[in-house]
Amino acid sequence: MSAPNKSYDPVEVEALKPEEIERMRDEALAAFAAADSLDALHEAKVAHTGPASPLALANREIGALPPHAKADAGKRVGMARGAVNKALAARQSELEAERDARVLVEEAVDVTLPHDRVPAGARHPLTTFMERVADVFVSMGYEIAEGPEVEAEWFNFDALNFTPDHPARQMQDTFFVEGPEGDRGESGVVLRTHTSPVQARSLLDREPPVYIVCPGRVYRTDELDATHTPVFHQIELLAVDEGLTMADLKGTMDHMVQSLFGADMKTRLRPNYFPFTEPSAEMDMLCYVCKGESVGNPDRPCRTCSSEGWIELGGCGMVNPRVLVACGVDPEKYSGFAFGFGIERMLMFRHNVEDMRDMVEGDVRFTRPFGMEI
Ligand code: FA5
Repeated sequence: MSAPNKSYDPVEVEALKPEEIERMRDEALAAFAAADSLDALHEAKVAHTGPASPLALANREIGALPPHAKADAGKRVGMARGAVNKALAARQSELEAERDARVLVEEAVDVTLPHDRVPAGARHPLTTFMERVADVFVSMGYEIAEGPEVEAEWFNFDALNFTPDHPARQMQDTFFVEGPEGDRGESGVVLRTHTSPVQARSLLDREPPVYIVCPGRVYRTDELDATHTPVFHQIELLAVDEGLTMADLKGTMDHMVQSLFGADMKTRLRPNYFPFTEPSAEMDMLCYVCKGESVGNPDRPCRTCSSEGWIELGGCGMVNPRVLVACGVDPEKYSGFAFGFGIERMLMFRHNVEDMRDMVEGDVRFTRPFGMEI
């Protein structure tokens, strides 16, 4: 930039002479018009509007002019730069429109051409079935909740009232990622053995009333055989509100089995024990194939329920007040029910799958008959 000068006239500064500014403007306009691609236009833009362009340098000279000369020079340079920017924007739109039109032609796909058959993929029946079950509860107003598969031992066991010496905590039942003696102090880290830790997480996250359903993968050190797999899926249900009773639990489960297996289905409860529910129960549903008619009837045996009339669904009960207290919920005001069951087992009896290994081996001969739901 020239040094400040109190006396000279802008027309004496070479870069600010009117004809010089016109030349710079015309060169810029010609360069934009000559640019035949967006890349070429970008180069012309840098050369004619960038910080080192002739017009930008001329603009800087204005700062050195005496005050009375600044307005006139500023107006000339400003008008030239305005014209240049306008021409640049117009050429940019032209070139973009040309490019879009070209891409549409070049990348056109003729969907009528004959093609080779390509095997189409579909989601695994376990996934689609699990979503269908979750949807039953979502349609009743339940919210889907999730929790981590690598879980703190505290959430998987302690918060759910498992005593420190409970057999489920043993290495032979649970995959430990980090033992209790690890860096985190008293709580270890496990692959969650059930979806019930999401009960505790949800209660700590939300204020009652809480209505959540949690579908997810769980892990146990079970051997892979016809009825067990070390990695399987569960669906957990938790409702905590004022005045909930076992009748609400039973009504909810009846609704679920009727939605999935037919309007004449029902459930029954058998006493059981879980540390995190009190009272606890095992829930069975009426066998949807024989509807109980195979019981004591050797002429009509039923493969689905082994002629027992009932099929075991999973565990359930009223949320133990100790769990409510551990999660900061007042058991004097609120009560809740919970329910958890295995998706693989349910898919087995719903579709007469005899061996659970078929579900995990990834053979399309198993999945194909379930259709192509995605
Ligand atoms: C539980 O896991 C409890 N969390 C259920 C519960 C939730 C009770 C809420 C009360 C309130 P259990 O260990 O029984 O319970 O497992 C539940 C279901 O998981 C079983 O009924 C069975 O269907 C399934 N299951 C268990 N082990 C396996 C396995 N190795 N492979 C496939 N499914 C399994």
